[in-house]
Amino acid sequence: MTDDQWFQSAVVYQVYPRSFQDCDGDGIGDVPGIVSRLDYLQQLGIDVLWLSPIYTSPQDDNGYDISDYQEIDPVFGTLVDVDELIAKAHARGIRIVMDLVVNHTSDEHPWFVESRSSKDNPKRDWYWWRPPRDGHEAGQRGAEPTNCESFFSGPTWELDEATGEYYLHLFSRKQPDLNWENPEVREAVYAMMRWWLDRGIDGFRMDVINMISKVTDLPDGQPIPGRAPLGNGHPFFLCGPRNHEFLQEMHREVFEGRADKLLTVGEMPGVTVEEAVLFTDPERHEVDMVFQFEHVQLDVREHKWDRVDVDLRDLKASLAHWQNGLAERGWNSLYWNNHDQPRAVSRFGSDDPAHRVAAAKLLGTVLHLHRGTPYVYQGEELGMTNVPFASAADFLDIESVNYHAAAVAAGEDPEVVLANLRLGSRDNARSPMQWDLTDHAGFTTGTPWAAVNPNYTDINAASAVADQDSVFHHYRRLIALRHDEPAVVHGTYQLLAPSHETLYAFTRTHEGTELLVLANFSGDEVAIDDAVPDLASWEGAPLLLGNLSPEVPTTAPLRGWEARVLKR
Ligand code: ISL
Repeated sequence: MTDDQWFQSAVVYQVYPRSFQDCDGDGIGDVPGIVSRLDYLQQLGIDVLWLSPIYTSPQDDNGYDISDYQEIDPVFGTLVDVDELIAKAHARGIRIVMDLVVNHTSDEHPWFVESRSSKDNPKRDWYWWRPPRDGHEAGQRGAEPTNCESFFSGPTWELDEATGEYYLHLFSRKQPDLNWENPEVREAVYAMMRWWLDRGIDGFRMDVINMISKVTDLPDGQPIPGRAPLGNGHPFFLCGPRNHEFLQEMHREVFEGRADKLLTVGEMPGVTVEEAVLFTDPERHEVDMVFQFEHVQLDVREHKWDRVDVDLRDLKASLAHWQNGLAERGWNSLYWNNHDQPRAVSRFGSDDPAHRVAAAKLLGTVLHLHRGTPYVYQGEELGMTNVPFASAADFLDIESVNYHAAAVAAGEDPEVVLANLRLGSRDNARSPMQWDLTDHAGFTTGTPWAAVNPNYTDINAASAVADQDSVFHHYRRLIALRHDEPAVVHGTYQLLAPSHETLYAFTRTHEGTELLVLANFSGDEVAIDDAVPDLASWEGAPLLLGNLSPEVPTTAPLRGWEARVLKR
């Protein structure tokens, strides 16, 4: 891709509003809280702020279940607060991207309330309604129209007693799937999107946007080992037959004429590189980039809750596959963290206090030196870690709560289930932002909705901002480097030493500039001579960025968790 688009040199910061900053003392973060932290974000240097959903919602899935797309939930504030946020962010040169959750609504959305009211309601067809399976009576065991398993445990179908039919929900039963086959649904969504853009926002992060097109006869899935008769419906609802068509239509109806100024990123679980090339090819007018999941599933086996350690060789192979796959056409998004993923420093690095700071900086360095648009999730710039959950009762997320109930009911060992939750729960990412040393880490003056990680006494923004050697300042330098160094933005990527077990090494080359990135993913020293074919030729090349002091010769072996970026 040769086009110079603004988002190619931009860095996005994700705010999970519920856990970012509370201003009114109710223990839940809010929009005025975000406004109050704009100076901090400006100091970090980010270009774009993506907000997880703040719309009116019963909060069954923390706002990913929306009952009014054009109102703000009172726990987060008002539309006036949002207008103020947009204006004040823009005044600082920061763009605002909103979450767009239109694969499903809340079951309390007026559209669904109408749809469920009777079989002949005009909005009946706005959702996926099906009679019980042939030969079964509604409510009977096995009467669900198909065997598919939802992302949040159990079947994808819920019986509506009043009409005797089932509705489809890929996520919780309070998140019925919209039927995108119906053109009225699409037009209603597009109108809502235009309304937000007219209000001044700068784009959308599109939730599970590769699930909007389904194989319309919704077949049974292959039974899942260990959880049969539940079956795997992914082939019928990931990147379905009309996915590209719908996104192109959305582009025409919503973005045409203003696309150049906006950022669109489609969240796409299960998307392949081949599909992503199509989704992000600028000439196809679909989305600017996608969130793919390959690298955050390398430590997951059959089941999200069955985890193994990540093998660095797999991680390198996966990232290189995406770097090369989207090199000519398309564009990558780059992330380690978001509100659904355990904390990266605990997962891919080390949260041992002896290594945490170096490991967090190393992960940032590796990610930000790739080609694509980096995303920083709140607290990542501080090296925030997973949470030390004491018991199953500490988990709040619907995915975790449902998994725990289903696994224990199926007779699994509660200690194993608890261990799985500690590693994999989304609650790890959702503990409140650690601002300072005051009560509740400065997140709220009330009672926080989720417990603050007790390590806030060591890990907090106030200490990090005051310390030039902190993870925060390292991220600030990485962001500045992307703004200043074209090779970081445009350079071609080449992986070195793919089979090395602890060293991640690659080059980026652009118009006569070459960058060498070296990162030691272990606590032990690693020699680099074997990995870098012409290492001697890098002798004396300046260190653009490193994560350990004191500085040593640039071609010396890497110390534990050391990362270096050389330039020539
Ligand atoms: O989090 C996951 C695995 O633990 C994923 O299955 C996740 O649910 C999937 O990536 C979709 O995520 C998005 O849509 C969900 C919402 O719960 C997530 O927070 C959101 O990021 C439903 O809207």
